[in-house]
Amino acid sequence: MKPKCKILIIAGSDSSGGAGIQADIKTVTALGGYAMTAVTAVTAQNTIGVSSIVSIKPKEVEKQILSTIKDIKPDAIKIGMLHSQQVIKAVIKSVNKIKINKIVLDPVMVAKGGTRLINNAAIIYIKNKLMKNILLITPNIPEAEILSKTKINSKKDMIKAGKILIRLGAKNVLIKGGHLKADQMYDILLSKESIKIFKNKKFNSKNTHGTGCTLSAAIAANLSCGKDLIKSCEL
Ligand code: PXL
Repeated sequence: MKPKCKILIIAGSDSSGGAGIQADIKTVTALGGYAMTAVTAVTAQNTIGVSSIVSIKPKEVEKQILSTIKDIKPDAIKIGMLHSQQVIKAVIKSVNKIKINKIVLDPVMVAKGGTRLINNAAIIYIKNKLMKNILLITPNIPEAEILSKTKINSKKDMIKAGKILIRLGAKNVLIKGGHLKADQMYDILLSKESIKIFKNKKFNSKNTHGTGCTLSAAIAANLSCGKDLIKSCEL
């Protein structure tokens, strides 16, 4: 089958296959797209936890992106684990070499078991530099709290945090509500002009590892095939 659309995934490797680049490739492939990759870090992990993280040198991240895009032009880009400020700089520099506005950033910060996947300087850099360069940022509640420096306990708090991120320069923000303790779940998509609320009932499951990666990869795949932002987030 000829793939419909091409998506460049810039993310970390998860040896357990549930999250990271492995989850992204499976998602893009399942949606009929073609996945290219640039690996930013290699994690050794299983369902219990992360046992090691090795960063890929920024120059190597840059080379992966540049070799790929020189030959196969992506229709959209999904960015996941970035790990350090130097890697983010390399990503911005290389992605800026092509004209592409369909970029989705999942601001990955902490693995499900609690291991930090990014340092503080990189978080500040995402806020100050990267966020403005992308179409959509998809934080979960703990990530939105860190980025907006607010506490989120309700749907109202999610909207408030989203508005702060828009004021800080994000074009579109999808705050995922799965961490709220409620039966009704909300994901909230905000831009300067609009707010769209996606509502669903809560599915109780311990198997949530990789859900954020999967969602952002699916949104990037949908965007790459020409769906608009709201339709791409509806899934
Ligand atoms: O789910 C976030 C995530 C993203 N990327 C990598 C990860 C994880 C969580 O463990 O390992 C590489």
